[in-house]
Amino acid sequence: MGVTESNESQDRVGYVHIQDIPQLNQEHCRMRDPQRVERIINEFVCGGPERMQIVSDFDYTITKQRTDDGVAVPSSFGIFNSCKSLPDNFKEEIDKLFHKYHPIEIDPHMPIPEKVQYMIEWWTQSGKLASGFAFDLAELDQMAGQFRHALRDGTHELFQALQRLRIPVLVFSAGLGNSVVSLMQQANIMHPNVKVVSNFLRFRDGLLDGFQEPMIHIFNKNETVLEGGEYYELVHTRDHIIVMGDSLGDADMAAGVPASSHILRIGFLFHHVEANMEKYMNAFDIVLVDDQTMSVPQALLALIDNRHQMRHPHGSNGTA
Ligand code: MG7
Ligand code: MG
Repeated sequence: MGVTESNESQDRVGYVHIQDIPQLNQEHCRMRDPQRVERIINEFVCGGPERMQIVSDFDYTITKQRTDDGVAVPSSFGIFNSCKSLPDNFKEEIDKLFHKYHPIEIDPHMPIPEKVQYMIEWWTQSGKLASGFAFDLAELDQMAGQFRHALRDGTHELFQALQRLRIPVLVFSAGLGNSVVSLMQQANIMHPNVKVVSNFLRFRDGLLDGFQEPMIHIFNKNETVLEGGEYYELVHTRDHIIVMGDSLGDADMAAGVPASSHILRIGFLFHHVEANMEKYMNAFDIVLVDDQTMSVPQALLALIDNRHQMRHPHGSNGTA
């Protein structure tokens, strides 16, 4: 593999250069290895929509980390916790857990294996608190609906394009699945190509009984929990993957896919920017600092879409 050869391939008609993608040249868009990003983008563009899939986190990845009007967006758990009909001591107890464990979650210094133990404790205790009382899911819908406008700018357009191009989207959330699905439905982005894998409330004899298994916490949400499920097959035949997340653990959401896959990881960094920068740069291919839009994934999809249109101008699937 000589220099000449790689130059030739880069001079090919239609080769995409990073410099020509404005969204990737913004000040707040950082890349550890722009050449690698360029290579993967070209693989994506050549492979077309039929080889693509998206794996995305939900909380503060599909929803905003910061809104224009300054209103805080609750997490999917937060939406549930703010339901008025929950028992008196519930909110108090759940807040105690939050104040104990959230600082650990975002601690830029604690090693991940140590954090994992704490996160399992948190999710387990949270499930125990959400047990033994009646709960009407209509209340959750009502709460979730209030935040249907708190999605990143461009989310509708992105999900519409993904739907049109038949690109499967896996929303992988360590939060509460009921809130995720409800919010996405009310925001009209819960298209048939979207699948949510998360923690869903379990009911027994009409009473709440914690979460359904398996527990999905921020550090085990990857292919291993999908094994045997209906989504597994799909994930394994689509080898061009865009991963999106706001937490370091999100970068590994595609762990377990075949080694030959091409994975582009996009990380939305907001908290402790300075302290986290190095870790995010190592974990994600593209790090977006305080970016409250879907501009970058939209731009990548547009490139894939344009090339696809050029090849199949009449919307043919290539079999004609
Ligand atoms: N998170 C995790 N747990 C809870 C909880 O019981 N209550 C609240 N309010 N938040 C929780 O998308 C997953 C995010 O949900 C938060 C068990 C964590 O901060 C995690 O990042
Ligand atoms: Mg998140």
